[in-house]
Amino acid sequence: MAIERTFSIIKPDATRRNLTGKINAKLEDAGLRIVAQRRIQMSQAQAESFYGVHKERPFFGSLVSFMTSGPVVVQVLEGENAVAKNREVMGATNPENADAGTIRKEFAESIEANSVHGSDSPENAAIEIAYFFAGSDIVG
Ligand code: IDP
Ligand code: MG
Repeated sequence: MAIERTFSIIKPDATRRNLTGKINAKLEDAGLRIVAQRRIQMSQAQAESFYGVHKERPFFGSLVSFMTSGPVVVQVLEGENAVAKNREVMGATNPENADAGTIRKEFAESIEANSVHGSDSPENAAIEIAYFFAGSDIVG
């Protein structure tokens, strides 16, 4: 299995509750390596563009305002099968449906304020990583 990279965000509901370290521990315990990380305040334009694929969905406006409501931690994770592995550690979008032990089951507040983002494919991972990081920011 080839080493892969994925893009992750620790969302404002989690940074607000000081959960960055606990979430990072779950990522690292799953064998994912945090090879780049930065804490930022997302602008409205950044959030709208990042979530552009959802712009016709009824929750789009609320999602953008949530994602800009406080700091987020953007990350690049590296490991075997990193995209799928991160999705597994994250748990289902709706925390009510997430498996025990997953980040969303343990920490999410709601289907919207669900603590983490993770890329859904290697192709989208590459696009999302390039949106926030230069190649020289990533040290594997
Ligand atoms: P994912 O984060 O598990 O990949 P997506 O369907 O890509 O889920 O949705 C992106 C984000 O939009 C979710 O993580 C969540 O924050 C928000 N979201 C998704 N569905 C809903 C909803 O039905 N109501 C409110 N927010 C939602
Ligand atoms: Mg998604």
